[in-house]
Amino acid sequence: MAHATIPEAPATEDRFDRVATTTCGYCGVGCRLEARARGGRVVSIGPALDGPANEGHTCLKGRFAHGFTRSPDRLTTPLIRVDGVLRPASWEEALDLIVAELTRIKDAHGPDAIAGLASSRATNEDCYAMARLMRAAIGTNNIDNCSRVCHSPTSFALRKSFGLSGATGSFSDIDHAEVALLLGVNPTQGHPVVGARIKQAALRGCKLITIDPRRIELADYGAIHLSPRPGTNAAVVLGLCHVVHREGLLDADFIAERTEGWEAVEELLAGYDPAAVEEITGIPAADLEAAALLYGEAASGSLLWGLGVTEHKYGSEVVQLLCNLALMTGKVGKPGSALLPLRGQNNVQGSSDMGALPDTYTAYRSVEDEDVASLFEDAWGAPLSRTKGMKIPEMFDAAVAGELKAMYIFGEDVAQTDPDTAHVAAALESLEFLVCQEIFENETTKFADVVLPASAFLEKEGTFINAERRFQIVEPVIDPPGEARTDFEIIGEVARRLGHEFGWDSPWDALDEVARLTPEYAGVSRVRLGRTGLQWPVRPDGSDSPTLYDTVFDRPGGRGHFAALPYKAPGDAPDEEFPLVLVTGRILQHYNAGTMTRRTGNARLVDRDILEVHPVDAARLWVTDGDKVSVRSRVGRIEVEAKVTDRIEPGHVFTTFHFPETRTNLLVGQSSDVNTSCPEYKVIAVDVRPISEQPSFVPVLES
Ligand SMILES: Nc1nc2c(c(=O)[nH]1)N[C@H]1C(S)=C(S)[C@@H](COP(=O)(O)OP(=O)(O)OC[C@H]3O[C@@H](n4cnc5c(=O)[nH]c(N)nc54)[C@H](O)[C@@H]3O)O[C@H]1N2
Ligand SMILES: Nc1nc2c(c(=O)[nH]1)N[C@H]1C(S)=C(S)[C@@H](COP(=O)(O)OP(=O)(O)OC[C@H]3O[C@@H](n4cnc5c(=O)[nH]c(N)nc54)[C@H](O)[C@@H]3O)O[C@H]1N2
Ligand code: SF4
Ligand SMILES: [Mo]
Repeated sequence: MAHATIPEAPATEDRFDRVATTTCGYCGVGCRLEARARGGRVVSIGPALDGPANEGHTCLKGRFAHGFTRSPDRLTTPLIRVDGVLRPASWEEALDLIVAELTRIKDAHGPDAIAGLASSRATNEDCYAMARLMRAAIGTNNIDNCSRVCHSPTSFALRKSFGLSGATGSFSDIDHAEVALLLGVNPTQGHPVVGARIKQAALRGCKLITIDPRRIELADYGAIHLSPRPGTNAAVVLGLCHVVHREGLLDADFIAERTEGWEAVEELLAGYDPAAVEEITGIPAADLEAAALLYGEAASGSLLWGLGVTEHKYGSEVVQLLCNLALMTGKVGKPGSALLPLRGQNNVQGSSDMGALPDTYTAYRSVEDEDVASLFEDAWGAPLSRTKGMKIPEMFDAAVAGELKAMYIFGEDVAQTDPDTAHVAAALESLEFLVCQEIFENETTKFADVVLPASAFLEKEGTFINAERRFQIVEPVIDPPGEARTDFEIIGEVARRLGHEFGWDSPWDALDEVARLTPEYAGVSRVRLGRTGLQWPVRPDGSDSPTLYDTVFDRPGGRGHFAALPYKAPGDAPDEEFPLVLVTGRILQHYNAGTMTRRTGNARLVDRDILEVHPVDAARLWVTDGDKVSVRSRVGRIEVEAKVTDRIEPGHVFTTFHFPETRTNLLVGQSSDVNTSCPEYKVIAVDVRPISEQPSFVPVLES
């Protein structure tokens, strides 16, 4: 029988009027995407098959969550506050007002009365421009980015222990690791494509050790899961090191030839036998022993961590302890033995690498270093301050104290996502002038005097740097909506009107300038990045560095540094009044402030924040699935729906911060990492009560 021939698919150019290979703008995995548009709308996104981080995969955000770009809520004109209400204005009016107010405040109170935030969602070139605007056009080092509330402890610790602020290897090290130890990171939700890669590695025989107070999905694929009390990571890692040492699983040659400071750590470890660690962490001694043996005996092992490590009072110290574990076993700088902090936002690595920080220029060079400061002074033709600027929490304190008068917040929803919402709101209220540069109105724009409409990642060009230090190209597939402009254009225009010309025609000129002024990125250029990107350091000839420290560490003398740091109790501890520990974090379907994912089909999958409660606590509290509960901490109170689940340990509760109506961060206090001021989002003592008048279910208590 003759079969009808299947008609050929129409050619790509007939189906789409614009296609672009770009990089995902959600998380730090940095999946390469093929985006296709028709009639000014994105119609499909798929994986770029040669993307090195994603190897043909994406998650549901990268692939499907693009509908926000043409949401009717997008900002399409500048807004100016008149009589308390934000009203549409022309670009001329908005820019004139910004320049007049910033100039007035600078003349009256000096440049340090002004501060800016760069967006870790935006490109390197946007962030570099923002840092240059604050330093050269305003004259202050008051510039910071979202890394402050995320992985600043990782950056601090890696620089102390090894020298450079970045993962020591690549995601491909997971494929070569005999063991992967995951401390306080939940990749199947936060970094799903890496999560899938870890699952595949586990199915092929890589042994996973997961350490998390919640039974995360990867625990089901692993060899050992440990559930520590939140805030006790230091004791866990010291315990692992104790057993590795006791069992003689050290790499003595590596310690002798490539490290310094081991003796003090050896002495310290004596106090952390598994029984002592069980007391602090609640982890059964035998389980800790088994995990230590698994890691210690393996020929290769990688360490992955996330916010369950960093967002704590001693977060940076725990990262230093993880570096100790790698150094004492020689598991660093080799294939399969990488330290891979899973950096969060698409470009949080890059915004920091580009010097959008109060104390450093590009590649973490100090603003106090005379040679570095004069290098930029010559390049920019403007006098530059040698004094460190304020970190984000210091900005808010200074605003409340009346010392900081104006802020320019670019792509960060601090009123929803920063800790202690009441304090943030008080700070924003206290400012004389607030500019927000955004793609949507959000909780922060409610305080703004001027809102500038900007462009999302599918509408701009430049580069991002992913969690494995890879510069990758970003290309537009649609134009910004209405009168919205690219972030790069807006920042350049504000600087120009303040009297400082960047002299760039496009983001690629800014990238060339970064390469010229920064030895670590010397060989980066648009052409060399090509389709698959380059991992810094990139030498002048364009060769890059997938693995760091294969021969020397990047510290004076070239040795890795052991830090002798004991366990200390977390800042906020449960007591009779606040008996439960609240851990906050994220879920797969929504992204941080949720401004984007809440405006996509993902909102139909999950439409609210919920509080996870263990069945034992739920019974004691008379709470059943779906009940509204009140959650009270030492600083605030919220209402949220409860979900009863045994993924969480008794005594702990968990919620997310994706929906502004929940206001989760009202509960978070001022406690933060001792070295970097990263907030302690992960340990909040709370009291939980049902608020329905009639409990829908009265548990039968067994006698
Ligand atoms: N879908 C989605 N993906 C995202 C984001 C998002 O909002 N949604 N956000 C992005 C951003 S900005 C970031 S930084 C990353 C974050 O990604 P992750 O670092 O994975 O962040 P979290 O899920 O907040 O926390 C990780 C885990 O730490 C655990 N934890 C809490 N306290 C402790 C502790 O004391 N000890 C240990 N061992 N574990 C603890 C929590 O239970 C949680 O499972 O995700 C990025 N990707
Ligand atoms: N309770 C609790 N709070 C947390 C955390 C937690 O675990 N628990 N995690 C913290 C962490 S790790 C992080 S990183 C922060 C994240 O906090 P934020 O940085 O505030 O959140 P995001 O949703 O990533 O994006 C910020 C804003 O950027 C805008 N935006 C996106 N792309 C662009 C762009 O290209 N241009 C411009 N101009 N704007 C853009 C979005 O609309 C959004 O309003 O939240 C922190 N808050
Ligand atoms: S894993 Fe991260 S980078 Fe990849 S598609 Fe998902 S959100 Fe985007
Ligand atoms: Mo983050």
